[in-house]
Amino acid sequence: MITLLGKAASRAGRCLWALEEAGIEYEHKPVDYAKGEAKTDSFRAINPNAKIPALTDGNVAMFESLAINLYIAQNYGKGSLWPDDAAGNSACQQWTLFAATELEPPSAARLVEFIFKTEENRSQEALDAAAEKTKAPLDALEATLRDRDYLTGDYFNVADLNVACVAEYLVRTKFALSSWPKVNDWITRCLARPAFAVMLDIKATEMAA
Ligand SMILES: N[C@@H](CCC(=O)N[C@@H](CS)C(=O)NCC(=O)O)C(=O)O
Repeated sequence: MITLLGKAASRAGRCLWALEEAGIEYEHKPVDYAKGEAKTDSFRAINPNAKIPALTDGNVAMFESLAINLYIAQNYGKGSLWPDDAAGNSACQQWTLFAATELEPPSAARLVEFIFKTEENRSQEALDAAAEKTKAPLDALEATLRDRDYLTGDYFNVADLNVACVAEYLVRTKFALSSWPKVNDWITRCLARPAFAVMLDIKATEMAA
């Protein structure tokens, strides 16, 4: 059985979303990096980079949240999260790398200002720099979504999930998406999915404990 390691209030939340979308049984261990639980020898045996999330599944042990989501999609979401055709598959890989390299750096920089700093300590310069770097990837998404509801066509798959879980940082930090109406509609559709709501419930339960 799949075991996902990492508390939901971290990038592990992305993988919980993917597992819930896949609708499979899994075990969740809410490893907390803030308590040093990702620096143990047993955790490093799974992720030598000592960060959450990580995943095990039989003889598979892997890390990197977006790669984990590709694994879940390819192995447990064929025909839904993972398209059946080569064009769809390559698009999922492309959008995943886009999420990691183009959208995540400025979006995460913004999130850090919002969740780890008080309003008085927030750097407007850092927020502005992040906003500027977010524009080009948002333009690319807007152009793609001009003639379709989802990134690879007419249905939600791991391409959407992997980009949406990063774009969600923009929503969380109240980034104005009014100049990108198609992106705004798409992210609203993605975040309205029942599997996303389940992940939020898991996160809320963990945070209340
Ligand atoms: N690129 C990695 C980033 C993983 C990452 O930075 N995880 C954070 C929690 S969201 C962490 O474990 N931080 C602990 C640390 O930096 O020591 C991924 O997407 O999985």
